[in-house]
Amino acid sequence: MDLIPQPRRTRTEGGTFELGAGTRLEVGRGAEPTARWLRGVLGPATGLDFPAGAGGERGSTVRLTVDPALGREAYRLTVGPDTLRLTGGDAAGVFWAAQTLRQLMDPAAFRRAPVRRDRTWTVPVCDIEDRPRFHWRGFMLDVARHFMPKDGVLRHLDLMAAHKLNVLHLHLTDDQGWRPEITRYPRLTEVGAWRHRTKVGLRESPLWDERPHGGYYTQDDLREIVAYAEDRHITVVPEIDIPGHSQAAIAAYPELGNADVVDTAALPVLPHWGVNPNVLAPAEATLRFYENVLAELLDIFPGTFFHIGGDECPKEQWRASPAAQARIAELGVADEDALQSALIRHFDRWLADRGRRLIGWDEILEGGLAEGAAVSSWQGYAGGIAAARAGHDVVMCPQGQVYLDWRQADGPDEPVPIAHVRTLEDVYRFEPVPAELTAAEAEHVIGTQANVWTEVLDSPRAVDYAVYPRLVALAEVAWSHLPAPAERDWSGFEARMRAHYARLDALGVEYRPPGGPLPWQRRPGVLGRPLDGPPPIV
Ligand code: TNX
Repeated sequence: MDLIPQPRRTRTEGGTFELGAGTRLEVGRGAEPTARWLRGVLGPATGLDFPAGAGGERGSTVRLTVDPALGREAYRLTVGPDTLRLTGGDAAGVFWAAQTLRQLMDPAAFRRAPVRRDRTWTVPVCDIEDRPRFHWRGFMLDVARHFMPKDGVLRHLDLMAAHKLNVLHLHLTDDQGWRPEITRYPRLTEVGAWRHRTKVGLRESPLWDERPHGGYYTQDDLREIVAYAEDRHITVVPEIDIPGHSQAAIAAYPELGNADVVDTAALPVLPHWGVNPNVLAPAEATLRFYENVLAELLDIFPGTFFHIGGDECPKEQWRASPAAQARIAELGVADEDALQSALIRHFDRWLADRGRRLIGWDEILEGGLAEGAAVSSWQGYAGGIAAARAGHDVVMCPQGQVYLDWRQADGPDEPVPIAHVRTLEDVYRFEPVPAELTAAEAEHVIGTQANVWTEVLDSPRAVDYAVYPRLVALAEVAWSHLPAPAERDWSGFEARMRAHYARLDALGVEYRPPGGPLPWQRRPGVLGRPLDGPPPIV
């Protein structure tokens, strides 16, 4: 059946169920949204209407119901010759069952219009029981370095849903761009959403794209993204990165920066990449500003978690700034690390008072982690292990395993020769729960996600290439109950992938083909130097 992610238990019995003009949808309470979604995708793909009601004499029935006994996000899919049952433990479970149903059909079920109108649609008679390993199965998309227009984000939500991923972490702000409209501070997008030019490639690359780049989401765009995600049982976790990675905000409002040590009024939205010394001033006024920013966003993003970044905040300016030093004295904290920690704690309490939870990159552990805060462990496993041992929830996303901007092969043909090679198989053998943790500590690993940073991914096509197919492997790691990495059935996965590529093709995903990039996907000579290994290709 070539299902991805691999369900927990599948049984096939021979024979088929046929979907035809007479096929009806019988919808139980709580399953209505999935019925709407199914009609919305299978209708256009097949040309069938799926009228409501029980199947008549000659028609088959697809029955959607909720049975809480199955548990959160779990489902059972039972296909007989005349009746196809999708039963979810909750509304999400019904939805994941519908995703499996779509994979049980011909890959043409993933198209938006029928290629042939005279064909029949069948589903193998089978019985599937399934439930996820983790409830946080995520994908982080960096829309700050290169803007992804709203339609592209909606498309990624569809692709995530097809792989049973349920958390979209949107990296909304960085040195190179501010993407969410904030009505109280219009310059954040009037100024902060645009840069005059862009470094092509990393670090030593001498190349620049001299065209302006940018874009932003209006608050209604963001509401639409959230609603679209919700319809797909995906939670959107917004990230506003503080106190580092904030130069776009400083370019818009220079008073946010350390104006006593640098001429912050002269700072542009950053046109190049890397860890940047121009960080936020640790002042009361900065806290108020960001509280106001967050307040507008809490209204738009209803999820429990709010990501406040916290990564890569160099402390030189705080060391040099009399104002920052005065702040350290005033708060009675030991040093600059403790000052960052105090800042994070402030927002932890602020969010907790509003019924939310803070999540940040693992640097928020430095100088003591605020109670209740959760950690995205990106610098390897160590941060996640320390956090879990201290009783904090962790989302495992170590860069060496699941950074999808890292190159997929060696050699001159790879369009983004950055960092180290991470293949589809490497991602498939990624284990989110480190062996060092006790069973109780491991409970704190609430899930995993893959992250895609877009410094060198300057178009939705380039993002597709980096993300797919590797995100498919991550989805299986996050959903399926796989054995230890060494025992994973890689060749079985590869075999299922062969069928899955046909689905991705039907969806229009421009993944990296297993045989290497297509001619248009190769961009040798324009991108940056790998962190180690071969010399620069510039
Ligand atoms: C580190 S991962 C960063 C990002 C970069 C990425 C490049 C993290 C929390 N910070 O700002 O885009 O490396 O791979």
